[in-house]
Amino acid sequence: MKILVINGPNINMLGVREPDIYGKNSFSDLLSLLRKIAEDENITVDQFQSNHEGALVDAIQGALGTYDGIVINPAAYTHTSIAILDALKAVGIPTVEVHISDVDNREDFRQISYAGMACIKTIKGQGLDGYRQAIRFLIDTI
Ligand code: CA2
Repeated sequence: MKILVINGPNINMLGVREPDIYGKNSFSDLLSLLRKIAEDENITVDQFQSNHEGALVDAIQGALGTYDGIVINPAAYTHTSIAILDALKAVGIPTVEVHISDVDNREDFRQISYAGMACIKTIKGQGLDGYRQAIRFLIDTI
């Protein structure tokens, strides 16, 4: 099984500021966690992070024919990007949406998720463990 983990803008800044919202772990800790999950589950987990909407769309399109599942945290583009929603719909790859923070209990502008409309599950407010839960869900489901 091959899973692509996609992270959107500013996720590479994890641990630098706002630890009360996003936790103390750094982006490098997230990359280590993904490597550990791949090893434990005996699957391939690749990752892609970008601060650019079009690059995220390109990564989703590029997953077609290569990956069995996608885990995506589109970050701020969650709440704005119909392009990412359309790309997820276009490839039709089973996708789980992850949010590190509990977006349900944050600002009104975070209450809509366009990407989530194309996802089979959303995991929110679980910190970095949300990525492990998302990968586990894909393994159990697809
Ligand atoms: O909770 C999440 O995972 C989010 O997708 C994170 C996004 C935010 O825009 C979404 O509403 C929820 C933000 C990404 C990280 O932003 C940082 C801001 C300050 C310091 C470090 C990271």
